[in-house]
Amino acid sequence: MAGEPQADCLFCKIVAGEVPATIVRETETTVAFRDINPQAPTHVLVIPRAHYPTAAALAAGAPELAADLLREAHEVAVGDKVDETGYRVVLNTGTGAGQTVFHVHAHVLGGRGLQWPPG
Ligand code: IU
Repeated sequence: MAGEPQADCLFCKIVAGEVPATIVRETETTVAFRDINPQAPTHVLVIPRAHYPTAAALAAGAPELAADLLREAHEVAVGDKVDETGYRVVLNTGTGAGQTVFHVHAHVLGGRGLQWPPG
């Protein structure tokens, strides 16, 4: 069923507390934790507790959760004090765009100058 935990999903295991992560914020519907391979001084992943593989699946299946993700991305930026200097929210969608973990996650990147277009 849509949103149910998946046994083979690393991020579902982080939500369940079965895999350690440096958690920075939690809400009833989301968890935010520091990326293990940070690409900027602030690099936090915001995920829904519920399992949706991609941003497209989340938007289609639980649009209110997609809104939670964006709201939490901003709260992470505020918490890391990068909201005023600027930050980027990235949702890699599909392998061609660099998505490697198929539990939707918003990257929150900040704390350094960010180039456009991204690579
Ligand atoms: P992507 O958009 O699917 O490529 O992002 C996956 C991210 O998950 C990537 O930045 C990894 O460094 C990060 N990550 C993590 O934080 N902890 C893990 O155990 C694994 C990946 I595997």
